[in-house]
Amino acid sequence: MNNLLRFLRPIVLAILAAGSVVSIISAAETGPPVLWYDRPAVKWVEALPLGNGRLGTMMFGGLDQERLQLNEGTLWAGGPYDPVNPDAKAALPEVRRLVNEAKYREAASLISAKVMAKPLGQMPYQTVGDLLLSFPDATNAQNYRRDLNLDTAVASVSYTVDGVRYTREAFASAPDNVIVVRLSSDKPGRISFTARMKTPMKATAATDGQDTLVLRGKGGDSGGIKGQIQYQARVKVVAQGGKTTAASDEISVDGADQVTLLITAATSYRRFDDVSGDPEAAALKQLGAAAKKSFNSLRAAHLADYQALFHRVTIDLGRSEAIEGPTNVRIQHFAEGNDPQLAALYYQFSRYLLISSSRPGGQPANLQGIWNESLNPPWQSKYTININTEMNYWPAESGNLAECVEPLIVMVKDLTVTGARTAQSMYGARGWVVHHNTDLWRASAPIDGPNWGMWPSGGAWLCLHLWDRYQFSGEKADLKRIYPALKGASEFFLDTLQEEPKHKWLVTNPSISPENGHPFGAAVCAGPTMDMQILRDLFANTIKAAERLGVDGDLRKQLSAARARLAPNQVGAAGQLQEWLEDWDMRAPEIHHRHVSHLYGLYPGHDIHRRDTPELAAAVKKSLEVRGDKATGWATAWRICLWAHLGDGDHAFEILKFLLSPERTYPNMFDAHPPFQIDGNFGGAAGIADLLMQSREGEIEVLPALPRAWPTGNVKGLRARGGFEVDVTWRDGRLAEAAIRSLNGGSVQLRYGSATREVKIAKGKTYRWDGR
Ligand code: FUC
Repeated sequence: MNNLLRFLRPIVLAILAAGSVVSIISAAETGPPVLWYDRPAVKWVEALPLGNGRLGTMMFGGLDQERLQLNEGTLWAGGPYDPVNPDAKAALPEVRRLVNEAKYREAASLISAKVMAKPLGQMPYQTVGDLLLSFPDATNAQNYRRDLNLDTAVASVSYTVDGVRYTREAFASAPDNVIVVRLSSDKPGRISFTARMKTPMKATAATDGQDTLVLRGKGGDSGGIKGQIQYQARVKVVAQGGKTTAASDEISVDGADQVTLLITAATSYRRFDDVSGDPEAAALKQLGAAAKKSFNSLRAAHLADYQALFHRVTIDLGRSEAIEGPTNVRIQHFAEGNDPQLAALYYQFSRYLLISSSRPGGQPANLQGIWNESLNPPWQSKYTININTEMNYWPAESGNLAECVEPLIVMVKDLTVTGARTAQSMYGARGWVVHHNTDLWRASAPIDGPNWGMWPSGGAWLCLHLWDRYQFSGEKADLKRIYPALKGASEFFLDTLQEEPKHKWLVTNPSISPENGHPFGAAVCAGPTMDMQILRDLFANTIKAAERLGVDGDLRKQLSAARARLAPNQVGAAGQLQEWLEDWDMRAPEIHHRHVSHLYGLYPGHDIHRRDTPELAAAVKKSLEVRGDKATGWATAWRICLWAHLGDGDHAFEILKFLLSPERTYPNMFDAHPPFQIDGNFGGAAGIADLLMQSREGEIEVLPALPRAWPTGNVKGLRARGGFEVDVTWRDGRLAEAAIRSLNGGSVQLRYGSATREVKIAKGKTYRWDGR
């Protein structure tokens, strides 16, 4: 029977994909969203990620040896530090004068000498180390399968040796704060292995009693900053049957029926200015509590917690038989255009990654989420806030994962403290400022060099996510909570904006258009378009927030006056949106540069909209054409989002084909900058969602840019601004039904193509619309 089904299934799927009866098929018939492979991971980017927002692991699924590479979100090098250059404040007037006189190289040299942070780099995110399980010889293993089920957030490995079926299951539980691994087989007494820990960190491995491995270590030194983080990882081996023995630094299990491993880690980090925590006490407490529960109750608590988030959104972009293949093979073939389920899987994988790497009480997702095997990963796996960190959160609100935004909001709150120090000592300004990067210590001074770091608008961009938190929830409590950060960010710019000599516009100076060099041998400039767009958003949102809270009348007036004087968006001679105050774009050394900073105004910003400002939208389109479709992972994802906001789903889909190709997607579906950088996963997911639904204050647009490649499908549970949940069903390329649920009760304009409808929806009620 099974064989008959296996044989019939691809045929049935092919008929369904061609016909129009797809909508009667339930999601269950294609099974849950799963990544799967027919061999163990060799490279790190083949291993499967698990995480609970605090602990992360990469599971390799080896036959002779299982490697679980472990992370803890607060294990970073260094300790509390303040990198502001004491000479910066005195040097800035001269820097500004040089910029105004177009002496950009000289300005950049002076910035290098006097303004950049000390140390020049920030601290790296580091690894805990590996848990290694060595198994008896399995050279004859058959029927190997390794997978990650996104519906349950459980990774599994199974294979048969000498007629015995072996299974490993692993998950990272947020409610119980442990990673749980179960080793089992279909015959009793067959589980034997030796467990030990290994790490490149300064650490020592030992055993504690008969059943526990302990790794005690500390975070590294970096850039002259002493490592101040202490950490501890613990693994408790709970065997049923067999014999468990401990040696000095390893534990062996012989002939058990089944074994559960409980893994945890903790550090001494409490806050960016406090490392007085006790990692041993924390690890013991977590493990002690988890050890009192059975595997089944740990698993049930994990499922309830995870699925409460994950199940909020479902997506079906169409079906094809391509789903039958292993995930790495599907990635190789995605560009052939016939695997809509892989795009849906990519979308849900991003939601999975955010749930796994960004949870209340933990750190925000960094450049690699929470997964890193190195002491000094690429770009230190920090928080790069001139695009990357923001992009990590692009799919969060519409993907109905507001809780996962919480760590970002808390980080911004920290930055209002460290950034106020930087604003005061570097600029003599009120408010707070962060340049293009930050780290666990919330460092906020400009780093790396003038062409990367001399950019004061990182904090202001992050404020857009705070504003969105309020926009999506529609709750006044959120507005109250975010207002101080918006106000402080605005005050910094009120104090530091400079009058530009030619038009008397107000501009940032010094700044850069991230990280693009202009034709005069530097990136340093005044008033790059992106800054102006970010500030128009920031000031508008601060004004609205103050109005709605009924506070700060004077500040509102100052902000509207300053906003009106910011340099405007300008269209250059080639019809492009100018990246700088002057029309330099076509002469810039890297015309295909990955960053498309000046297009922020279209997305994620709100300065440009294809219906409200069609001329500027046309200029954005021209700029995109000049820049080209192919770029690094995140930059490719940004281009998808931009084409979605231009309303061109087919162009976006062509770029999606590149993003989901082996050039930009590793076998484990991690985004390839290259190297691995998680922002592309999140940006790609935001792009997919934005093809299906876009919202702005007072408006929900359904199917704004549906690609022809997905003629029939549905998405359920997306969140829209104003406190709405949106289901969209479409057939043969047309809207069948949009169902809009109001969470707070409210009015909104619905739009589909040129059709619009004003609706008022009572709290908890759903309005259904067929787009006519
Ligand atoms: C920015 C980008 C790079 C990279 C780094 C982490 O500097 O320009 O491409 O993504 O962040």
